[in-house]
Amino acid sequence: MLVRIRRDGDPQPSEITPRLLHENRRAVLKAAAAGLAAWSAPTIVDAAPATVESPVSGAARLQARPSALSTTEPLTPYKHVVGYNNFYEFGTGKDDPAARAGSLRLRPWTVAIEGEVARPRVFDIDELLRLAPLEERVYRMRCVEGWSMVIPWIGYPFAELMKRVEPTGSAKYVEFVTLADAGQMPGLRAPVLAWPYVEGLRIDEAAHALTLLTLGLYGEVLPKQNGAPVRIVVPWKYGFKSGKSLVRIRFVEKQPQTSWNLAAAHEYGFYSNVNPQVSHPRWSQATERRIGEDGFLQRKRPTLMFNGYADQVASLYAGMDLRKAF
Ligand SMILES: Nc1nc2c(c(=O)[nH]1)N[C@H]1C(S)=C(S)[C@@H](COP(=O)(O)O)O[C@H]1N2
Ligand SMILES: [Mo]
Repeated sequence: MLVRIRRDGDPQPSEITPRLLHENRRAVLKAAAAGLAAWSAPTIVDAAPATVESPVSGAARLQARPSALSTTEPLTPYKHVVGYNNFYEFGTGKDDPAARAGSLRLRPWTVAIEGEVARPRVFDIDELLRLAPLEERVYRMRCVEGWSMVIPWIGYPFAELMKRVEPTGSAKYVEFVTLADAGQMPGLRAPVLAWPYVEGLRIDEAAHALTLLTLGLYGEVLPKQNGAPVRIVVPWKYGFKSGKSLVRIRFVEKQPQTSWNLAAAHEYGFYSNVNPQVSHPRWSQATERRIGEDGFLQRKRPTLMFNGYADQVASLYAGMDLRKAF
């Protein structure tokens, strides 16, 4: 079995979750910073004694193998990852999703794969959890509002799902559609966006090894405010490209209309690659504030081209004018 899901709170001595691994890593980093120990990447084996506390939330945990595609930057503390969110279906305040997403019902949950595929299919969420080996991917995430986080996601490449549905030659783009149920999502009453929340990628972006079909974070299933039970994560693009709580994924021939582009086309382009040289009309994209690094002496960080993933993704945009295709 590649995936183990436990619904009770007690860790077994044999269970070493990625979250515990992080606790350990943070301790190592702290010690290193204090000059007490040299940095060495902890392995699963030496990660955690059996007595370490289980995750604070008591949510079902996921086992995932570490990925070489993870950044080694310090993680944004869990409390910020689950407490400072954009999920407009639950309100536009940063603490609205944590306060209000409790009404989201996670079972039954299906994700329909439609359009230009040889094998259209409706996946049950519990099938999706077992479709491919789960990996932990620690990604830098950059919101267009000027803040960033480092989040240990759990999932597998979206390409794994693509293999199973076999996109046809006409599939040039992928449209990601979020649940829109006013009974569960109080934010739908406000006409801030055209619901459902729709985002899209070009098919080669969707198939890229960094594009993660995401089912968890910090060693546990996705919290509701982060897009439970399944979302997409595209780390070289602004956060709004990473749609939450997906119910439908369509392979299409034409570039999809996306909610943010429909709301303000001059502010939110289809590509929305992180790019410090192209400013949003209201926010400079040259620098960012890393959530959790608050305080008087906090230095603004320079924002990196493609959010620091240029080595992996720049070739996707060869020959394109990224000022026009912003
Ligand atoms: N369905 C849906 N997905 C969404 C959003 C949203 O409002 N609705 N907000 C986006 C934005 S702007 C950001 S920055 C990220 C935030 O993800 P996080 O809360 O897990 O950090 O989710 C994105 N996905
Ligand atoms: Mo965002």
